[in-house]
Parts: sequence; C-alpha cells; structure tokens
Amino acid sequence: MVWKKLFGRKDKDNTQQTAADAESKVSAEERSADPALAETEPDHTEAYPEAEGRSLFQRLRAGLSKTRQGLADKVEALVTGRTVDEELFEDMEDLLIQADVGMPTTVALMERLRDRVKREKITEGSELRRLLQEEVADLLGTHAASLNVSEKRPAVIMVVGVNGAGKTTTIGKLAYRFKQEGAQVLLGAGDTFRAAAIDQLEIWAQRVGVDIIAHKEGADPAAVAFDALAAAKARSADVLILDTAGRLQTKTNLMKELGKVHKVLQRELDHPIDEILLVLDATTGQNALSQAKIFSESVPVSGIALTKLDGTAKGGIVMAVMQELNIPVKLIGVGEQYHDLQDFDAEEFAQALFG
Ligand SMILES: Nc1nc2c(ncn2[C@@H]2O[C@H](COP(=O)(O)OP(=O)(O)OP(=O)(O)O)[C@@H](O)[C@H]2O)c(=O)[nH]1
Ligand SMILES: [Mg+2]
Repeated sequence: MVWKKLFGRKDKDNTQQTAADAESKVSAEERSADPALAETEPDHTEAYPEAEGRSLFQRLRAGLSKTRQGLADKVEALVTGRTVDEELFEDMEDLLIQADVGMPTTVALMERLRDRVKREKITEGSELRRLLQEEVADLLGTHAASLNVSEKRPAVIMVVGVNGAGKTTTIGKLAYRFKQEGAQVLLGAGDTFRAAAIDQLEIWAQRVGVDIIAHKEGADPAAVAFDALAAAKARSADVLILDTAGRLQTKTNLMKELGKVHKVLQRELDHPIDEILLVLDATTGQNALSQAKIFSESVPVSGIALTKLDGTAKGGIVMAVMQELNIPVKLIGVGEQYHDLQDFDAEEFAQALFG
C-alpha cells in the first residue's frame, strides 16, 4: 500500500503539506515502476503556486471573512464598553440568530455563556467575545469527526446533494487532495441526468489527473456505480468517489435513484461504504437543514461537506447543522481553489471567526 492516509491532519502552517507532497512523489515513482499502473502524471502543485503560498489557516480565515464581519465584528461592536446584563445577552442572541446559527443552537450557546459569566463573575462585556469563541469551539468539538476512509480498498465515497450545492467541485477538490497524498483515485460520473454533468466531472478528472468511469447521458446511475466500483477493484484504486444527480423529474425519483445506487455499491463492497457525503450550500441558510433531513431518509448520510462558506455572512449555519442534525460537518468549502476544501476543525473554525 503506497498511500498513507493523511486526511484529518492538523495543518496550520503547511509544513505537513510538504510531507504530503513528498509522499505523493514517492508513490508516483513507485507506480511508474509498475507498467500496469504507470501513467503520465503532471505535477499539479506547480500550477497553483498561490494555493501553496498561504497556510490553510490563512485560507480559512479569508474564506470566513464575510461571516467574521457579519457576526464576530458585530459581537465585538456590541459588547465593547458595555456591562454584562440581560439586555446585552438578548442583543447577542439576536446577532447569533441573524447569522443563521438557528434557534436551538443559539439557546444552547447562550445558556453556556450565562453559566460561565455567573461562575467566573464576569462583568465586562468585552470578555464575551472570548467566551463565545471558546463555547463555539467546545460545542462544535463535541460533534466533530473527520472524513472516514477505512484501510479496506477501494475506499468508497458517495457524494449526494441538490443541484448546484457544489458536489462536482467538491469531488474535484477531494480528488486533488487524495492525489496529493499519493492515493490512486477513480471518479464515477453517477449524475447521468445531464450530459453537462458528465462533461464537468471529466474536466475535473483531467485537471486533477485522475481516471473517470462515465456512461452516456440518461444511463442508469446504478450501472455506472457498478462499473466504477468494478474498475476501482480491477485497477486496485485506493479511493472511488462517485458523483450523483442533484435533480430529477421529481424529488421522489431522485431519492429512489440514490437509494438504489447506494444499495448496489454496498452489495458489491465487502466493507461498509466509507462515506456518504452530503454536500450542502452554506448560502442557502436554514434550507440546508431541510435538505439534510430529506436526503437522510433515502441514504445513510455519514458526513456533510458545507460549501461556499466564503460566499455568506451567515456561516453560523455550520453550528446549526452540527447541533440540530447530529451529522458531523467533515469538510468545508471556503473558495473555488483546490486548497479551499478543508477538514472541519472546531477550534480552528472558532479561532478564524472570533480570534
Ligand atoms: N465560492 C465558492 N464557490 C463554490 C464552492 N464550492 C462550489 N462552488 C461553486 O458552486 C457552483 C456549483 O457547483 P457544482 O460543483 O457544479 O455543483 P453540483 O452540486 O455538482 O451541481 P449539479 O451538477 O447541478 O447537481 C460552481 O460554480 C462552483 O464553482 C465554494 O466552496 N466556494
Ligand atoms: Mg454536478
């Protein structure tokens, strides 16, 4: 096994990135020594110097800048110079709700804050920002989990979500990252509803330099899933990532189709599907919550990739999703570059937001 799993790593200063790059080069060498696996693999790191230039934490901070302005900076302005009292708590509650934190999570957070203020006898409003950061990190930390990729091969990740949520882009970014880590990646074009969807995934496969299994538009997605998995086994791929449709004639059809694809994959695999990743668009706000409920009824969603956090001031939705759905947010999208898909880390998130 040439691929050593590096997902879920703490990567605050990019030092381990270098290790991952080195590793991916070694595996490329090993692979080209094997004629069956040899392929021309351009070094894609060179093409994105700007992505390498900033640490992942800097990218996270930049990606969360709208939410920082919409939430953290407002909290700062609110608490500065004030004494902690009931009115201040209420104003803060309003800010959290405006940032899409959601009612149940806001209530939970405020309870924790009130408790700490009382216990630590805090009177200065300006202390609340720090407390909020700590409590957000703590609350999110209790739900956190990293992307599951078992030792069994091929690892299978099925990606679901409504159209436009960012499934295909997330798959491209994931494929890039796995490849950087030295994994042999195969993509499956399971969104056969539109020809453009297949083309789009093919473009990503080409850009990243990974193989793809695709059928024609209108083909049975379960057959694509079957073929892609058979190919992944035959080629000893490390990871298969399967795209799926986000829209069909009706919602019922879509849910049935996803259920069938899932069943076929699971039947053909000798271990539980590693990850059923639901992609949610952070800019859709509370809508994301109802999408999660619907998708969870047809497939056992195991993790969430929350995309486009860079495009919203309401990044508080991360908290609502984690707390209300009880499905961990495992990945977050904070931009359109390859490196803008990050493992979700509660502490880093809170620090990027409030720190
Ligand atoms: N700013 C930003 N844009 C993103 C992010 N993730 C995805 N996008 C953009 O969102 C748009 C839709 O993404 P797709 O990957 O095509 O979405 P999809 O879920 O595959 O959509 P369908 O194939 O129509 O079902 C694209 O323009 C992406 O570039 C992100 O994290 N940040
Ligand atoms: Mg797509």
